[in-house]
Amino acid sequence: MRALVTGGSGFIGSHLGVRLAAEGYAVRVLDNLSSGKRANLAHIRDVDFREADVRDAAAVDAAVEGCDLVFHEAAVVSVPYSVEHPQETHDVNIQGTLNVLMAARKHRVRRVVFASSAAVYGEEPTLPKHEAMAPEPITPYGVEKLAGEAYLRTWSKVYGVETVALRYFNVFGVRQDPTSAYSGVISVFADRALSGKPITVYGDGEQSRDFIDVRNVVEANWLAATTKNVSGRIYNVAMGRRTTLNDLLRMLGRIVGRELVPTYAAARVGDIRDSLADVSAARKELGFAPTVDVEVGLADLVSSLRG
Ligand code: UD2
Repeated sequence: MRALVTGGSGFIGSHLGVRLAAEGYAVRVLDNLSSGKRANLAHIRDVDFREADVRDAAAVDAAVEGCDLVFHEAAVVSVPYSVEHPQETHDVNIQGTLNVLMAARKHRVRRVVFASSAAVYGEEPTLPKHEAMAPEPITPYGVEKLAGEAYLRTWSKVYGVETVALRYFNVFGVRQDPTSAYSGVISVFADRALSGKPITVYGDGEQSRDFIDVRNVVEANWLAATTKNVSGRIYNVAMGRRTTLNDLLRMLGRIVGRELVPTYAAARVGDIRDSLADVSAARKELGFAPTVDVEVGLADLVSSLRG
């Protein structure tokens, strides 16, 4: 059995690759190393690495050939970048997904699992977010993930390719890059808490997110790939619990053993106030029961950063 992970040298993709290898799959990775790192591949046993871009249909076709499962994690993952470069992110995030699906149909892949995002919900303030709500993306990135979901559903209905889309909320964990301007807040705060560099909170810190450790996200992917009778479905992947940034700093402070006093700055333009998922569909239909809670995930992240 062989599985392809596009974006497999990235943060989430590399964790997924490790799990698939442990489940007995031969793991192939397609990644252009634009944000992923070669070092992340070292964690995946006997990985077959193809350095290529998802916009390259021929390279995607060759990578998909011979695979039973495809996990499509490759994307430009920055929302602000998509606002600045909508044509480029369209090409990667929509055309790239179409390339993966066309190859999956041609090579009779058993199932395609797609990394979608809470960004498809957009500004709609109702909480918690559940999958039956009308998506109202407000950024190119959100539009692109929604288009990917629609393509997946269509491939399952029209061509009989089994597909599942997972709407990730705020994923954090080991190997998430803290250095980019677009890094997830937990990777930034953990890095700064340990190095003693100043921490900036944009806004009053009472905004909240549904943070989820990457190991739970890997489990959701595994269930999405292996559960029967869920083709064409879309699921939120989160804890169903929200944590404010101020709470996060208190938790981190306990873990590193000193109080963390941030600087408060103006809220980011376009920042949403609160985010929370209803995860009952994934629980009911996939049997998704996350085992790593936020505080444990944070403690593990800190100890891995300490080395
Ligand atoms: C998340 C996703 C994004 C998209 C979006 C949809 C991540 C990394 N990003 O963006 O891809 O799906 O949700 O809504 O999961 N913050 C600070 N200080 C810092 C960095 C961030 O206060 O140094 C704040 C930031 O202003 C925001 C919160 O922390 O209020 C979370 O920021 P983020 O960039 O981790 O994630 P988010 O929710 O904006």
